[in-house]
Amino acid sequence: MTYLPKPKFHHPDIETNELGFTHRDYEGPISTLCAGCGHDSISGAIIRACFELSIEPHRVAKLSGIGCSSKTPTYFLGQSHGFNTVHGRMPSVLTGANMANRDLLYLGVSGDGDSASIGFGQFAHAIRRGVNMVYIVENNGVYGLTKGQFSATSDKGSKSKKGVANRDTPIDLVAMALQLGATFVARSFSGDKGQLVPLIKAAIEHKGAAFIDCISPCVAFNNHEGSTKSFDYVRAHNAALNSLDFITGRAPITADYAPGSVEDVKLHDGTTIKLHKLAEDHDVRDKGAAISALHRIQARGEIATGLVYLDSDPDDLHANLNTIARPLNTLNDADIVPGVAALAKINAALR
Ligand SMILES: Cc1ncc(C[n+]2csc(CCOP(=O)(O)OP(=O)(O)O)c2C)c(N)n1
Ligand code: SF4
Ligand SMILES: [Mg+2]
Repeated sequence: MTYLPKPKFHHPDIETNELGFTHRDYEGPISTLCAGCGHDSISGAIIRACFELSIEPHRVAKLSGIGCSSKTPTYFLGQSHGFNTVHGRMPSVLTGANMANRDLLYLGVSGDGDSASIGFGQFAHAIRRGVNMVYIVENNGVYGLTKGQFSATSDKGSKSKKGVANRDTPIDLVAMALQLGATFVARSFSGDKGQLVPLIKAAIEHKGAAFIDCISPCVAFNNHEGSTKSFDYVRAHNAALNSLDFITGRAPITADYAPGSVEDVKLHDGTTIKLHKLAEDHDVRDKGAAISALHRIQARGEIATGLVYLDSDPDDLHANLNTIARPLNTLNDADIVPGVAALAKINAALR
């Protein structure tokens, strides 16, 4: 046996969602990652978000590249579609799948090595094309699977387990995603489920390219003193721009909010993000301000987390290409072979 399934029995009064599914219905087999790996907490947050949103598991396509992070889709949403691509190629496979069937919810899971090194071009083009997806990078600043080499997101001066300092300038994937036109951009921390779960829920409901850079410490190779991606370092330097509650159109709003402390951000489908501003001057709709906030907070030696930028009326690749609304596998012969007259018209337009 190459994996350990979880037992199916559960307490008769266990919590169920609107579809009657339990939390277990969104899980996968038992994780084989190192005990304490940040990536497992992100899997937990994805499971929680999908459970709370009552997503039908068969409506999700989860795709990944290669790395410990890219192994994680095995451990969540065991009843969903999955595609483990080759290293750095998740974005193009996801784009192709999305083009063929826009009815699924696309969840791309990748690592800092997978997306900021070998797959950097793929990351850039999927984001700039506005593919409707949730793209999560589980960012530990190392190549965990190949035993701890510095990755392209490792901070300058951050030390390896053997004490060697990284000399290269890091790639900030959040700044890149903003520059490339992502319409939902966030950063979070695997150790902060209270922030991460609503961010994932909001990203799922967002109909455009949603990117979440999630710092996810590697307990085996990058959780020591001197590392800027360790649990202790991130906890001590976390500068949250905001925290949020994600409210679907159906759910009653139960929490009490002090007047003026919360901003409602409506998404086009009627869902609402209740945004608690922690940095008073941060406007999530102002891209220029978002880029300056990133630089300002980084210059203080801190890490900006939360919802960094949101375009609440995004375009996506299908709208830009004016593609057919139906999944390609539902098209019949008449749709696919429009006939001689249609061909003559196309030829005439090219003369
Ligand atoms: C084409 C190719 N080159 C190199 C490798 C070796 N390799 C496997 S995973 C990996 C890096 C993974 O790092 P990251 O994406 O950060 O994932 P993590 O393990 O840290 O979660 C590398 C270089 C490979 N599998 N395929
Ligand atoms: S090597 Fe690092 S990234 Fe990989 S499973 Fe272990 S702790 Fe997680
Ligand atoms: Mg990594």
